[in-house]
Parts: sequence; structure tokens; C-alpha cells
Amino acid sequence: PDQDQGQGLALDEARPELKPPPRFKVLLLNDDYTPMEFVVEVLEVFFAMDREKATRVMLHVHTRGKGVCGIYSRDIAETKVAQVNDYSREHQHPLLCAMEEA
Ligand code: TYC
Repeated sequence: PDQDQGQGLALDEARPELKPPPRFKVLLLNDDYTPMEFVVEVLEVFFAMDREKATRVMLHVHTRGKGVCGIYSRDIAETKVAQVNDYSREHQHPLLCAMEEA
């Protein structure tokens, strides 16, 4: 009764191996207008960074154009992106958060 489920099951295996779920990088993008202090606050509040790490990540984004805030399941990554972009818009800053498959 063991049939190939289309995920690489060898014909002599009893059960198919399930593919691990994809992971997503949550990214912060640089812009010319969002205050550095606001970006640090976002990293502290939404990504549980202490001030030192948040400042390091903010400066990386500021100098390199983008940076990784964390790596999550699709659901958590989508929620973080929406929370950060809503929060930035509420405060009338152009700060953008995005995600890409890790
Ligand atoms: N470049 C912004 C400034 O000079 C600071 C900044 C850092 C903005 C990181 C966005 O994701 C960002 N005020």
C-alpha cells in the first residue's frame, strides 16, 4: 500500500518523507526619512532586540540598504511585515518591511 506521494518517496520506503516547511526572512528596507530612533524602536518592539542589537541592525540597514530582522514561518513573517508596515504608516514614516524565502 506504499505509493509515491510525489515528494521523493523511494518505492521501498514505508512512508513518504515530508518536506520541511519553507522559512522566510523578514527584511527592513532603508529610506531617507524615517528617523533612526524610530527604526530602533521597531526592532525592539516587534523583533525583541535589545537596544544594542537594534542599533547595530538599524545601522546595517542604513548603510547597506536592507537587513534581516529575523527568520520565521510564513504565518509569523506575514504578521511581522503587516504589523511593522501598519505601525510605520500610523506614525507617518515611510519605513518598509518585506519578506523573502530564506
Ligand atoms: N536612513 C534613515 C536616516 O538617515 C535611517 C533608516 C535606517 C531608515 C534604517 C530606515 O530601515 C531604515 N534617517
